Amino acid sequence: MNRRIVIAILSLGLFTAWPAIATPPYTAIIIDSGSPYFVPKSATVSSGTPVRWENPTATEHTITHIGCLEDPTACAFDSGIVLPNGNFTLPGLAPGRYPYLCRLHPIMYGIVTVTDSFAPSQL
Ligand SMILES: [Cu+2]
Repeated sequence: MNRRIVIAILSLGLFTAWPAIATPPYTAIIIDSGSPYFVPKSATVSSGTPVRWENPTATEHTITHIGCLEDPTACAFDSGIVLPNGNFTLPGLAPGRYPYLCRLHPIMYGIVTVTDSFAPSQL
């Protein structure tokens, strides 16, 4: 086979494989201007799976764990301002329930439930 063709095929393989390597799987939550504001409002992920909020709205928002409002030591995550067309990604969280809201619009709230990778019934 012609060496150029072989190189072209190998290059094509590298380019098609690249996005899969560069982008780890994550669970996406889309911010919406109307109710329920976070889609899905209740998301369940297994521990180790990143969660990514995407903001396609024309407004700034935050993704703030409820614990941050009560006690800084109980704050699991706080995005700060997420700009329009911006996003906020959390690496994998420990198992638990994480209610959150938008500091700027507290009517916007949701919950992420992180399950253990191994359910007790499987042990
Ligand atoms: Cu908001």
